[in-house]
Amino acid sequence: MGVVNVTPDSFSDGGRQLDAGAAIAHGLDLAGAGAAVLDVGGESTRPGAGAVDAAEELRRTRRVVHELAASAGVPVSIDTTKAVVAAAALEAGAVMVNDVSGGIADPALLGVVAEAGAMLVVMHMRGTPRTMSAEARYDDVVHEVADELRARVDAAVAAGVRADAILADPGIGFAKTLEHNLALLAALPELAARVEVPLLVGASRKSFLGRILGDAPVEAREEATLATTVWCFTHGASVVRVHDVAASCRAVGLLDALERATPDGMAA
Ligand code: PMM
Repeated sequence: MGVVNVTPDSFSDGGRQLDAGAAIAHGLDLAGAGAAVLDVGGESTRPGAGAVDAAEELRRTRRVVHELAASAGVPVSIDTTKAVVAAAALEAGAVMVNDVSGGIADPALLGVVAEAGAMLVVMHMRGTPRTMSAEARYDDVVHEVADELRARVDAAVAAGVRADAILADPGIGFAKTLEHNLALLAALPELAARVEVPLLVGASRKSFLGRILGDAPVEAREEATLATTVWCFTHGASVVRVHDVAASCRAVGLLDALERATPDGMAA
């Protein structure tokens, strides 16, 4: 999943694609580089980020979704917590809604996804991007995140979303400390087994990678992002949400070759 942020303030690429034309061009590049799905977002979710009203989010995303759905040749997802933004994006050609609140921020969102027969990503977070840093408290992060995600999946199914159209995401960096993020990544197979739907993971360029590298800035987190991508795909994740799709696809190409290789090293 390639990230197409149309925001002035996302932590990793904010402001670069605030212009719709630039965002569309970026999305087309990501699709050309091998993205299987494009995730268009008009509201930053970085820690402490302020809320954006629905009208502004719609203004930022609608044309981008429409153009990419028409010409990128891959499915388009809308990264939003608002039912009206989700509805407009689905109308404009998106086929997936990626809700970082897992259907909690706006209870009408699940009904919109159900009505459209669309796919849904439920991500785990506590609080809101403004408050979440103070909510990173767990006795057993893997079990608690798994149980809370499972509850979000059940709520989505109860609202009419198809069970086979749901992905769950542990929400790396959302109400999680460095240790929580690492524990969740280390336990991905257990998480997948407990949540019982395919997992999506978004770790690309996040600050915990910078901290592990000794306060590396965003531009110096690409290798750690790739290592995390490889880890995720070899530990049960089905989709990885990344900024640098070309590099990820090159790394994943090697994984594919290894998986297809016979024990004596010949490609099957
Ligand atoms: N991270 C961000 C935004 N949306 N959606 C999902 N499902 N998972 C994530 O980890 C996630 C997300 C924040 O990162 P960005 O500002 O680079 O988009």
